[in-house]
Amino acid sequence: MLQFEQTFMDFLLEHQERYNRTYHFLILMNSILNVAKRIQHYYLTGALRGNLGLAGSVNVQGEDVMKMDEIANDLVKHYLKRSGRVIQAVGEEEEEIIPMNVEGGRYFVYYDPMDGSSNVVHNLPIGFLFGVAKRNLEGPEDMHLRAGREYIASGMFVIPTGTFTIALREAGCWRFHIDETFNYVKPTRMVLPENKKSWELSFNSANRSTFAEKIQKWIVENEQKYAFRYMGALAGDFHRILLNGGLFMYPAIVNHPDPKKNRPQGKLRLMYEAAVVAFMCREAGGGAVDETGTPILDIVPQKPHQRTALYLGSKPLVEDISLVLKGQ
Ligand code: FDP
Repeated sequence: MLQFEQTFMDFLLEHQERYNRTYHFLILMNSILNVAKRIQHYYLTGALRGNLGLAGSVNVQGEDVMKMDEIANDLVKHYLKRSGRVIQAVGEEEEEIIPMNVEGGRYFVYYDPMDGSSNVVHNLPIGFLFGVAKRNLEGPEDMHLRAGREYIASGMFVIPTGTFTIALREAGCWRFHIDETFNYVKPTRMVLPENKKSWELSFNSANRSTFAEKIQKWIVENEQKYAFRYMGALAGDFHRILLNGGLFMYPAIVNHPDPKKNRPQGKLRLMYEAAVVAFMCREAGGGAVDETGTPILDIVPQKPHQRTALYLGSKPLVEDISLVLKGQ
């Protein structure tokens, strides 16, 4: 028996029709899918072509090779521009805001083309993350610095595993899998499990002595209760949390023996990392806060590449650690 799975594009088309929405977002998503499929392709063949950035690697013709992060970034810029729907983009690899269709565009896109860089040389999972906010159609444009609660969608491709998870505002968080025709198919709604049995903790344990004392204490009190997993790529680690539940954290670094290495603002980027996963987590029934216990989605960025600490995952754990962060 042939199996016909619903594709992401069918799913989105139905969604847009059901909510009486325009097709502009479909056109944008078509471009984002074009990017993801190509990053997937280059990443799968990266070791053979020498694109993974291994020292001394050359391609079969002995030519200079492009590194994966440059390839991925060029792909995003090309396809976003081509969609005609993007006003401006903010990307991890680009210092400046990238102007696109400033007059006629409808969306702002925040993206990290290749998140989890330490995995690249190993060809292990990395993420292509994106968040989308909409032009202010009712009044004067208030530019690209949008809080996550204003996003209309956010998503992540975990490459090269072939999984794609997207959250649509007030319409849930959905996971798709790539099929043999390079379509993402078979939507599954992601809801963080209430049963604590599968919950996991995920953080860079090598950093723990550099966290605030109250966070170190919370870890000691809680770590025996859950499994511990850390992949070192936010998309991969959050992918697990979405299915299994638990808490991912990248706390502020405040007690480093070399004070120059402290990161009181946190490490992860607000607009294209933390807010992207926080938006997905909210749609899956979870939460996310920063080092002060403020919801990530409420933070209005002051600059495009702003950093933040991140505590993300199942609501009871995020609420529990928020009390600690707020000193209550
Ligand atoms: P990376 O710097 O390796 O690109 O974007 C930041 C990020 O990856 C996240 O994907 C990941 O969760 C975290 O940093 C890993 O940082 P550590 O190596 O400090 O654990």
